[in-house]
Amino acid sequence: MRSDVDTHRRKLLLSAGAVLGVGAMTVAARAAEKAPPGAAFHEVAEDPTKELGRAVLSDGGYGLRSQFETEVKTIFPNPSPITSWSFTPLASQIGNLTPSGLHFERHHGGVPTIDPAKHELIVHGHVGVAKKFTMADLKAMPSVTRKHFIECSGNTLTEWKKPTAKNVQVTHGLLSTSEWTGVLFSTLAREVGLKPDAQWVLGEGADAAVMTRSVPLEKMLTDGMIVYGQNGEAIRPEQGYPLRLVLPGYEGNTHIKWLRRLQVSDRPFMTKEETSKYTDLMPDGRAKLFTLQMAPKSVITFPSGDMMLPRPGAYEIRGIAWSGHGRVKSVEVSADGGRSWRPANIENTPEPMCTVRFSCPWIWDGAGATLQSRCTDETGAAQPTRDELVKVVGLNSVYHYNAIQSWAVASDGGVTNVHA
Ligand SMILES: Nc1nc2c(c(=O)[nH]1)N[C@H]1C(S)=C(S)[C@@H](COP(=O)(O)O)O[C@H]1N2
Ligand SMILES: [Mo]
Repeated sequence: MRSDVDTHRRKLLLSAGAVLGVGAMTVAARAAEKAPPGAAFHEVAEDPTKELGRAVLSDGGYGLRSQFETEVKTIFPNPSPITSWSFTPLASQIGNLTPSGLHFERHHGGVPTIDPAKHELIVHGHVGVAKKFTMADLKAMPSVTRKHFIECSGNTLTEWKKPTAKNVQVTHGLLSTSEWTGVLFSTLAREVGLKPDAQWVLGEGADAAVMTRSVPLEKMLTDGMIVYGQNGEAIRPEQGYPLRLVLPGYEGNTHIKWLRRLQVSDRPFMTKEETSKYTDLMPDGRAKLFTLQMAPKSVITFPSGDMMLPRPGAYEIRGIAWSGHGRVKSVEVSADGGRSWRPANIENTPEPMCTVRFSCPWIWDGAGATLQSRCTDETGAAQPTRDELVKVVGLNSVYHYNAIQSWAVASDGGVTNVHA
């Protein structure tokens, strides 16, 4: 992936160099050295008002970000086509939407390249008439545009037993928010008709993993979306181009990417993802199946692990909160490890199954402090402490860790991941 960006960047610079009549190799070589991913390198003028800037096409017709913006996804060690992850840099996110190029990724069989002109979605099973939909068919249908987060059920899985990941990108970065555009499943259901015994719908991906999950029909009809748009453009290859399922508030693995088939049935299909992989092992040795909804959760992104506060004084604590049950109702912040709480400001209008950004002013007196945030959603569900969570679900589970996160600020200003 990186090398693609590098090649792209080098090409842009070669063409820019050619246009300007500059020694292309020198420019390209310097750019490869200095420009961060997603940016082209440009010399900084001493006084930008005293020389002309670039004309519109100098970035190749598709805009790049400033060369001074350097945040990138963290890649989980040893990515392979069989299994790979990358984490969104939450601490440097500005606003509520994740830039598409920084959306976290989780692939079970690599990213396929799919020609949208040849891609079809088959809807069949317990339906009136089975149908195939081309991308053109789907784009011609009534569409909706909605903001929702996607969170991998494995987000924060390193934190069950002891504080492990160093920074918020790795503790919580399997979470991203986009504006999605596509067709509601209820619209497709009207096209094909549903048999009276229809209860579940299987989604299937066209990747090498042929990822399959069963989804309750009720969820599919309530707000299940077949999406082709992300933040104003086609969804990224890594997000499932040309088509993916979005199930607002459901665990990430149910949002089938490269979606090619929906099979309606009277029962769940009990695929390997739902009988072994994405189950939650309880203290009594039994496993919970179909733990689909993501619970209320929040995290402080500033200050957070691996940061350094330069001096005591006034700070704005900032973070992100979300819930798979509905809208975020309130967020509280503690600077004393949960002994006292203050309401945070919510910076954007809460939308169902969508993140909010929160902030809370804080005067740091220079003594050690433990920062925490706690989310409550519109159903009244609140984020538990780690002790409360472990008391209920034990320590055998891998997925669905939503406990309150603690960051310790030491008297030297260093911030670390702790269990309070
Ligand atoms: N076809 C297919 N769909 C898939 C996956 C996959 O590997 N193949 N990964 C799932 C998992 S585990 C998650 S968390 C989300 C990740 O979506 P993203 O890569 O767009 O962030 O997609 C889900 N859908
Ligand atoms: Mo996932």
